[in-house]
Amino acid sequence: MKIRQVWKRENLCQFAKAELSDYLFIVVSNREPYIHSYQGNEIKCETAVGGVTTAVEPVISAIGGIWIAHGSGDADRDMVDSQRKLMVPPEEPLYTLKRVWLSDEEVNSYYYGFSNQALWPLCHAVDIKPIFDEAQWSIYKKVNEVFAQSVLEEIGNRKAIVFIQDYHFALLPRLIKRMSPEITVAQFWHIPWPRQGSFQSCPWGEEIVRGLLGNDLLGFHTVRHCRNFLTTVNRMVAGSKVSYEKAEATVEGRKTEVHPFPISVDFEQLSQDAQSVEVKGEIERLRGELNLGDKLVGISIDRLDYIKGIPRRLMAIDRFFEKYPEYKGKVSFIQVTVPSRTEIPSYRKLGESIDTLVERINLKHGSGDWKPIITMVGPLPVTTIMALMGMADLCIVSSLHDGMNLVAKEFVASRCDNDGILLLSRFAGAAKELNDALLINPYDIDHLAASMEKALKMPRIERYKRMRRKRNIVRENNIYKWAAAIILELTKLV
Ligand code: GDG
Repeated sequence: MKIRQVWKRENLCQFAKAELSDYLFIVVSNREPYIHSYQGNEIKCETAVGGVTTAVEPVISAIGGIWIAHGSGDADRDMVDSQRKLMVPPEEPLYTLKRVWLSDEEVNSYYYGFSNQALWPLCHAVDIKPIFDEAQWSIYKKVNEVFAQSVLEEIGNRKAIVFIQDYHFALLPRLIKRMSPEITVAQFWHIPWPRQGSFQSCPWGEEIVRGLLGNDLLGFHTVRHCRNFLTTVNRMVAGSKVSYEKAEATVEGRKTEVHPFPISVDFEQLSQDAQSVEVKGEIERLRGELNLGDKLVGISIDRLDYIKGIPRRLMAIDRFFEKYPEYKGKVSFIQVTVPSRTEIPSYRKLGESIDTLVERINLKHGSGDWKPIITMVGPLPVTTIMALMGMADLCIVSSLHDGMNLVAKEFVASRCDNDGILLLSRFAGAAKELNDALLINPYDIDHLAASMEKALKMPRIERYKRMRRKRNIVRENNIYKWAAAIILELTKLV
């Protein structure tokens, strides 16, 4: 198999079956791909919103296996068998979901605490400082042990590959390897790895790094994140040997390969869905309901997170209407936010500050029934998300720091008409591949406002040229290639 080809679900499925069929394939993530919750007396199944599910589900669906995750829905326990398992997706069962139960205290300390108030800000270069709390750290360790147990009890004596997702499980690779060195362990870190200096501020930094060195293969989105990680190992782990050329770190005779795998989207599927009757109907509905008429439309779709740079983007919209008043009444910006991690004060504060900003900007510039900014609170149905992407003249991704950012790639994949402009932060991993976007510095509000104007008046021919090039890149570097590249590396290790 050549990695440079246009990978499709079928090729990946064949490739994975040929290479991995002797192995039990296990995915571990914090968030489960399907959550069951009660609505009155009825049980509703929701698909989790977020980058990890979007990217990993096509892979495990193609290969089959077991996905182990925290069971967070209030009806989750009523849907599983005695081994805490059920088959998913509900409409077409293709793999097993195994749920791990955690107490409220564990969730508070391991998820809202150490993962999201220490590791998350530590790995993102933003204004929020990490909080290091010993009690939270100790529960983070305990939860990693609980997951290790859950993985190991599935494997027994079988040959297995465990594919761990993200920063919630930095210690899990080492825990698995210590118990069963013959299991192949790989992990994908969906967020950036910071420059080495920042990681040294973490009191348990070395333990975390050693935990990750339990992996045979560790993946990041970009070469820079890989190099940052290798430098951290070099500086923090005594006796480690690091080779940037070979992209590996060796500690106590054990080697971890560290490679970039830029995550992506299901390009063909999104292109196809974007042209569906449902999406076209939804565009009509939205234009009517939101009173858009033939106005130009800018969109942003984000989890409500401080890394996404939402307040600065809103300030840039304010500046845009100050500098270019001729656009008043002619363009509306739709901001979709999906509330997330609302138990954490900084996230709640962010939500409030966004509401205040939107109100102020709409009051300042709006008139009659025209609103400069229209807010929509997610999670919205996929058809609505696709419709917003399809109707947008402009999609703004202005993250202050972002591992990849799938919204940028989804926007490109959904634009079969080759139209629409992407304004993309230089600090999102996606900017490495999508350099035909209008690249922006999200901290520079004046430049962001000027880029919005540049985008809105860009000649059609240039819009087409840029979008076509971006589409060719995402078509080739799709989610199946991401998975194939990881499997290819794994096959060299097993
Ligand atoms: C992490 C990293 C990395 C959003 N709103 C709705 C909705 N979404 C979907 C988008 C997209 C996904 O959620 C968000 O993915 P991102 O990549 O933008 O962001 P994170 O959640 O921060 O993900 C990130 C990613 O992991 C993968 O590695 O790219 O850097 O931070 O798919 O479309 N989907 C629906 N309704 C919504 O309202 N249905």
